[in-house]
Amino acid sequence: MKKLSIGTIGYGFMGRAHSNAFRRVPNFFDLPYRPVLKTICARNPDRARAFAAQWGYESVETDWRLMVASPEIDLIDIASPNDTHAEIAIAAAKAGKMVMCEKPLGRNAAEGEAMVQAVEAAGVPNMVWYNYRRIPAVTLAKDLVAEGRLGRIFHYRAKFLQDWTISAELPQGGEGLWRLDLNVAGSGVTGDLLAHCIDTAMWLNGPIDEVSAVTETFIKQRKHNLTGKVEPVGIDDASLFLARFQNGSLATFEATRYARGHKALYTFEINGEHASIMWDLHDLHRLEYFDHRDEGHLRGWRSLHVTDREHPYMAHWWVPGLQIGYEHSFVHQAADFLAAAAAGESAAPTFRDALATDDVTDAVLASAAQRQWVKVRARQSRARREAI
Ligand code: SOE
Repeated sequence: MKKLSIGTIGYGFMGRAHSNAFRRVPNFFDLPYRPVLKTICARNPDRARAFAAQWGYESVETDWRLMVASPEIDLIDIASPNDTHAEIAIAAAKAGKMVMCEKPLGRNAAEGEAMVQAVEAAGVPNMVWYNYRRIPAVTLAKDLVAEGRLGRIFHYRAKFLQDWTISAELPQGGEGLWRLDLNVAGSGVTGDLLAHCIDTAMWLNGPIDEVSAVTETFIKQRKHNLTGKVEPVGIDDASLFLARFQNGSLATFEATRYARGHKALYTFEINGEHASIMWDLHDLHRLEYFDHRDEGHLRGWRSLHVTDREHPYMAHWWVPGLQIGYEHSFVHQAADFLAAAAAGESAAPTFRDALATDDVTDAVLASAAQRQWVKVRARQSRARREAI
């Protein structure tokens, strides 16, 4: 088995999620590559050393440019805040490294486009960590749609609800709170939460043609952790939009950090001519399925417990009936990437796939600003992969 040396940038929530995935994956998947946690890169050397000791990284670096230039590193994994994604990914691709990047790809589609150009010009395997695709129940939803079981799709409905920024006392900016700082994040819930909903939606139901959105910033100013001053808040706290898909179906999307009581309620529903599907992150191992073609006296919503060996990814885990969770979606993503990379290929969602999501989030923000329907930018879908 070949070794694949990984240099990870960022030791926050996503640095942990990615590191955990690379550590777990060889225990449960037979892969052509064995991931080696080579270097963790972060600005604070003490904390980077503590992270390296806890997660088993061999070395520590405080300058990502040195890590990108190192001949010892094969894959750069970007788990740092959004404003760092483009510069690091482009430099990594130019250095011939494989690149994995946390979502969203860029702070906007212009950054995303430059990142796509860099990885495609260099021909390096790439992938963006839209992890929810790889929850087995969500992958099963993809299979059911691809098998044509739903028939013509009429409706897609998605929401991602949280409540962690309701307090006006919460500052913006700095570690842990950069998601509230427009310059760092690029947008608020549109790029952070709706991006997940859009990625899943386009994977399941195809491209989005046009959107009509409304956004709101409920708390207009907050203390900034880096300047110590009260500053205007530039991000969208809530973002809702209507959409028309290329296949003619209609959709509603909603994301907010002001839904008191909801911590991470990501749900989607698809209604087709023959059948419907519902999924809920709080019950992530279940897929609700209704098929109108069932015999009348038995017709009703089925709650599929997606834990059997024939369900996506589940043969790699325990015995049928035993559940897995959130972190396993990252393990699956690492497994799919390592398998593709060994063949010199990217895994979905590639940078180009994720650029399509950036195009939609750009259109959502433009529509909200202009108070009108906005067409999503249409691009050539070079090397777009539909399969996992
Ligand atoms: C925000 O709270 C957040 O952590 C997002 O940044 C993640 O992408 C999402 O999966 C969970 O919520």
